[in-house]
Amino acid sequence: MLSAIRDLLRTARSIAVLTGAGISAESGIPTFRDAGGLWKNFRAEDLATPQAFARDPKFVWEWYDWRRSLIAKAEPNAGHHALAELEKRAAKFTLITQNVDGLHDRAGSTHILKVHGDIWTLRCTRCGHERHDPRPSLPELPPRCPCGAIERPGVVWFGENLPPDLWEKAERAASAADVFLVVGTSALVYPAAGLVHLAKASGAKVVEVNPAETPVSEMVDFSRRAPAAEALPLLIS
Ligand code: BV8
Ligand code: ZN
Repeated sequence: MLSAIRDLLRTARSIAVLTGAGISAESGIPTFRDAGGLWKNFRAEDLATPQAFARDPKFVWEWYDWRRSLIAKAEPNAGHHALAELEKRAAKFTLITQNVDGLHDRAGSTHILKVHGDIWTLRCTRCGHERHDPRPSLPELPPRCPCGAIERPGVVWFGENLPPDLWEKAERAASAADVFLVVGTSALVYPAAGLVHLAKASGAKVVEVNPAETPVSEMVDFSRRAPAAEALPLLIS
């Protein structure tokens, strides 16, 4: 099985990868839906929404500030590094991530489509001005734009559309892939999870890396029931 996947990755003309929170789990960042994912007994679906932010921007910002502080202390793990290495070897490679933590960038990946945005970007709620702010604990919550209005995290919330240009590229990459890796995602959030179906329907061989079963597990060609930091380095060696 391992050698079959290695051969697939070695001979593939175009590889696309979809990652979720699970690939950052071994960097110490809690996932959304596993046991440690809850924050003060709130679920992501309750906090990552425009309604929650409109109701209490400071409270939602406390969640993001807590996550930014956690991520700032985290390091990319062997799973992130394996994908950065695979990108160097593959003829065509696209990394589509639902994660907003920036660990793929820090591991050296370059061709990344952050379809759910970036936790290090702040966007003004009034003038739309965007800026990158790497500080783990912002001095004031919510942060303020020079125009005076409050800023929001530059991420995609539930009920918000994904950035159209990135989404279009992600669909193109999934459709063109000979091999599609789906790593560390519960495959519950759409439209991102739909990329697995699109890749499969377009003729890709699909490989899932996840310690647990997911709704896409029965449709993939190969499954590695293992943590990403352990499985991915073995797949690219
Ligand atoms: C949209 C960014 C069109 C923010 C996130 C009703 C009303 C409105 C919308 C909907 C609705 N019903 C359905 C929808 C659509 C909705 C949706 O899919 N909801 C789900 C919950 C049913 N989607 C949307 O709203 C999207 N937009 O559809 O626009 C539209 C417009 C208007 C109205 C309707 C539709 C926007 C979705 C994006 C939301 N933003 N994050 C932030 O991060 O703060 S989603 C959030 O979930 C993260 O991005 C996360 O990445 C994503 C998916 O979760 P996972 O990454 O998979 O993480 P999870 O914890 O779930 O799973 C971890 C996995 O890792 C597990 O499988 C585990 O086994 C595995 N694992 C654990 N350890 C390891 C491991 N794997 C490998 N190694 C390990 N060591
Ligand atoms: Zn502004």
